[in-house]
Amino acid sequence: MLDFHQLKQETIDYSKEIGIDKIGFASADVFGELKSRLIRQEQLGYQSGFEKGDPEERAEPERLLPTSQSIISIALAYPSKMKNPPKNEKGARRGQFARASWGEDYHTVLKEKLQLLGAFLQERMPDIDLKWMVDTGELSDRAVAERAGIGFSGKNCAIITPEFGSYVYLGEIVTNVPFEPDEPIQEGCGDCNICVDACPTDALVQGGQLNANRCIAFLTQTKGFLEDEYRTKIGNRVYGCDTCQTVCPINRGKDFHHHEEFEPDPEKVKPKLRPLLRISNREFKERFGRMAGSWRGKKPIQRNAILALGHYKETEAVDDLIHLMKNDPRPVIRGTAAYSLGKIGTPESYEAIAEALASEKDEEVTEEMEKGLDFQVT
Ligand code: B12
Ligand code: SF4
Ligand code: SF4
Repeated sequence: MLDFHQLKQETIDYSKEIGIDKIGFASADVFGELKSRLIRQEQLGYQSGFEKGDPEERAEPERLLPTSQSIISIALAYPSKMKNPPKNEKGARRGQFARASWGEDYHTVLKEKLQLLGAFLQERMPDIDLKWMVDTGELSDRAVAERAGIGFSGKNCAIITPEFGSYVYLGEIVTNVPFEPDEPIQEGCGDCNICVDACPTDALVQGGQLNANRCIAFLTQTKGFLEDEYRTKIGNRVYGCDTCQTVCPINRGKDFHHHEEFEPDPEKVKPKLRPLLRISNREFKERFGRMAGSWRGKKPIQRNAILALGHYKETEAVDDLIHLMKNDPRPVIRGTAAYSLGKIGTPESYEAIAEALASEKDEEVTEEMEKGLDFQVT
């Protein structure tokens, strides 16, 4: 007969050996509060559409693994500061990938750890049932981590660990092993409300509740035209947003570099904007393909780069933008280029918009061209 108490300790010890920063154990009971929360969020239209599964599947581990008894939650810390960040200078302005896209794609790194952990357990218990997930599975990685005592749920929605702050990736294994559960962490945000006040788009409707459709992390990943109200607010972010984490006092001084895989290449995570406009599919894949932030392809990143150039009023980019506006086959790119040209507002840019408008056939693009021209009078 296996001693589950001992197996838990061995699993904890092994997790440390393979570089898992924090591990916790939770029951596989229904996540009742999460289920009503998910239904409510859906009704309000606050979900992003990136979530997998319906509220029942998401909140009832038994639907994912009929024999489930417990869930092992893991966390890996990632850095918050870059060594030698390149300067963001006029004439060579740069964009910015959020920290969760620094280094190698975390899905790959956590998957490897979870598979190792799974193999370790299987060796000791050959008839074990297990199912691992990271990000793309049905379970709420945060709700699991909260129950397993990895961290508490902050007003910025993040799981905040006492050791590494909120800069942790999460993943889990659902299993039929009846591991003894750990206790959730009792801390919380208290009276602090800094992240809610700092959010540039008021996406945090209230502490712990996000309207994902207003969240810049979501907006940078959409493929269509970005709504006007957000075009300045995204600033130079080409992927993701870290504001509600960087302002958090608990994250102050938290910066961990012990996973080589998550070390950022400054030229990739703070790339010059202009070269992004001309990058081929092959080059994009070679340069950014292993980063979490490239999963939606190059179009959203290029659209955001164009908006960032408009935001900086980067006159040096006018020729490149005119080229895109006149030649790119993608309406979103032509239209956004026209908008940013208007924002930059040199005489050549207005002249080029007017010229392109005369031959443009796409209605959405012509609308953007008109918006671009409107900057002239405002
Ligand atoms: C969809 C999604 C998004 C969407 C929506 C985010 C959101 N807040 O819901 C978008 C695209 C906006 C997004 C952005 C980001 N994401 Co994301 N995302 C997910 C995904 C796939 C599902 C999240 C989800 O289901 N949300 C629905 C809400 C309702 O549930 P939840 O947040 O999971 O669970 C909490 C709430 O339900 C809350 N809750 C339950 N009941 C109640 C009741 C009350 C009254 C209250 C107040 C709260 C509450 O408690 C739960 C635990 O905290 C998860 C991976 C996964 N499979 O879980 C990653 C995940 C949440 N994302 C992650 C990250 C890193 C980010 C970004 C930081 C990336 C970036 N830098 O741009 C931002 C942060 C934005 C933010 N402030 O949340 C990490 C979070 C790690 C951590 N330490 O918390 C995850 C877990 C991925 C991973 N495996 O590491 N993401
Ligand atoms: S990620 Fe950015 S936009 Fe989204 S809630 Fe946090 S601060 Fe707001
Ligand atoms: S900024 Fe304040 S309110 Fe927001 S998560 Fe951090 S401690 Fe909580």
